[in-house]
Amino acid sequence: MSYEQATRLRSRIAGQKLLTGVGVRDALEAKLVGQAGFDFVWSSGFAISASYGVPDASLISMTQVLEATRSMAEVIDIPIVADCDTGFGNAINVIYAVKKFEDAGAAAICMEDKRFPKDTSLLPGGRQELVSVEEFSGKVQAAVRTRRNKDLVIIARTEALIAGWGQEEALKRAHHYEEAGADCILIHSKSKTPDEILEFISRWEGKAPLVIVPTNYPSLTEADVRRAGKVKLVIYANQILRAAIGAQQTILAEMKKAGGIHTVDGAIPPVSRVFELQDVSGMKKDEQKYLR
Ligand code: SPV
Ligand code: MG
Repeated sequence: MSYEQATRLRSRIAGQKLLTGVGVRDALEAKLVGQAGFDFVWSSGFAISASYGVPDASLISMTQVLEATRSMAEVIDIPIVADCDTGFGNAINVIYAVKKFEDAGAAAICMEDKRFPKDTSLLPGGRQELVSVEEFSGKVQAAVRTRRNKDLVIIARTEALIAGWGQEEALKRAHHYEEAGADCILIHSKSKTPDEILEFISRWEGKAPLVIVPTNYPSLTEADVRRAGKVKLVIYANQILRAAIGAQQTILAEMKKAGGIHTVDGAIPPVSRVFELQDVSGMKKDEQKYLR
């Protein structure tokens, strides 16, 4: 197993550029993200859960998320930040998950300080229960000490703002997780304006770079993030999932209304585009070389 993507991601995090990544549910979407020029893929628990038509509430198993992540790693050449939710249980589950996700080709592993089973972060009125700082620090340490490649990036995510526990608690937790060995801190917010996240950023005095997910405060641009500093990764977690839902609903409605596919055919990518994404030309070259 090659761990080169972890090394690549780590060195890019140490560089000057703000890295942007996009949340995906499968390998096809991961390819599109790479082709569009983004820096990394976020293997999104929310999107993968949605692909099964179920809530993002620890319902799908670690193996389902792992296999989705592995299938992405097999076909893309940008790093994957694997959303490992709570680590799928306690610190013992974390040890198992880190080995599995690292071997599947993840360049980074992100874990959040919610209680397993979790509820999704942006759900109004969602059940946002956090584990103790001590318990989560143990999980971070377990992840750090389990990685085989020291370059595997461990991202500790605090949900203190999501749970409504305030800035002091979020900052305290972030400092503890950095002390436990986390390489980056993901600070999540469901506030509809960027003020909450900007306050956290300005008050953060740790060395670990920050990671943000601006779904609920989309007015925050990359230029704003660069100005604020300290943030190295921005995750656009579910925009292409939502775009796909919208596009598919529109086409479905039109096919139903038109009584056929004659009105939609020119409006959608041709089948040849799917061949491209499947790398059929690579297969054809192999056929020429090896089929006798
Ligand atoms: C995900 O995409 O799975 C995330 C981001 O963790 S959020 O859904 O906002 O929690
Ligand atoms: Mg998630």
